[in-house]
Amino acid sequence: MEHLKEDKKTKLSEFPDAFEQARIEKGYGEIDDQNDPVTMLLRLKDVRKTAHNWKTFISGAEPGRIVVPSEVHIRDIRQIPFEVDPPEHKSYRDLVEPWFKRPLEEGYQKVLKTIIDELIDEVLTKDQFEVVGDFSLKLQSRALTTLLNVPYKESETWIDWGVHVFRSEDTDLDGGKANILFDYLDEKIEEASKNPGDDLYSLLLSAVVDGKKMTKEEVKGVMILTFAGGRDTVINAVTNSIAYFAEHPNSLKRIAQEPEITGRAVEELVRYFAPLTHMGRVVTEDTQVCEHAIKNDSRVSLCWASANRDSAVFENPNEVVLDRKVNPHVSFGFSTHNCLGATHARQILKILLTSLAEKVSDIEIKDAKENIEEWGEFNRKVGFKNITVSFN
Ligand code: EMZ
Repeated sequence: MEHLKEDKKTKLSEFPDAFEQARIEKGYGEIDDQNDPVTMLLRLKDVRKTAHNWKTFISGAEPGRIVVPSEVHIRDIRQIPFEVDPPEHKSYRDLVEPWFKRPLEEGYQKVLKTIIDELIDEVLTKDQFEVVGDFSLKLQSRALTTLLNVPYKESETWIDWGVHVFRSEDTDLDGGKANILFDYLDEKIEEASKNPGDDLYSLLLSAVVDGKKMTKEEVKGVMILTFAGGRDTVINAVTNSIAYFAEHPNSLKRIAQEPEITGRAVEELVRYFAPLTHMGRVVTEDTQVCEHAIKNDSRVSLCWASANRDSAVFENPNEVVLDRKVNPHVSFGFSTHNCLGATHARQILKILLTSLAEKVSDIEIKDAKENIEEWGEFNRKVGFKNITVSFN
């Protein structure tokens, strides 16, 4: 990898801010997505205000339409609570919230620690390994068995699906691939309804929301979100963190010496990487953002990645300040629809940092291919297609 050694100027763990100019000059950007244009909101203040205004900027549009790229052509099942607006949203959210807060329990964290330690020990025996497929995807899938409370062995199936359940190598929207997940969920929902256990499927199948028993379709909607929403995002966060520590070995040493900063380090890495670039909303009336007219029934997106680099809010936004004190980032969204899986994701990252600091003294990058998303005029690095490293 000669070019890596020569080109010290741009580090692989650097994630440039693709939106700076547009954010400063206009505050928004316009992109096309499958002939259904999207106005991207780029400033933190506007992103928060818009996320908060669920009446004018709804999530409960046609299923798949608030996702960018839109998934309307590959699914018609509504993801819950993600694609439901208040007041119904609250009833669903209240139902699932305690379950998704379980990562705060000590026993849960112990299980995660074992999963992560075993994985690190596994790759430590290899000369080198590819992080995305051989580390992050495995970690995400194995940890998901804890979140769902299902047998560990299920993770083998999920690992075989690859990084994204709706996207593949050649296409951003792969209907065939989505159907693998949908069929799998139908089967698991049937199994749990015949033979209830103490897993998430069973909890949902027995749940009553607003006086009505949840339907299998609704259960599937929650499960799709659980599988799809926390997959490539967690994989990016884990992979990018490893790239960062490869190029900043002192930061890993610092975490070993000052474990009390681990929580802040996680927030800062998540701010800097913004594993999910943006999320959309559909507008319910003619309105305006940044003096820009937005028509009823058109789409906007809340660009978390841009908002996180807004110099009106963050000092030195393009630097990773490991123990950044004030960090109102929006990587987990904001307001009503803030990330349901955030507690789980944060624990994964905290334990990952702790275990890396305990077990790994040196990470060397051997080869890497960046994953650049193309949004009209904006090219945004979100992670790596692959990155081969060695742990010592
Ligand atoms: C949706 C989304 C949720 C979408 C928080 O993000 O994640 C995307 O990866 C999925 O494709 O369907 O779940």
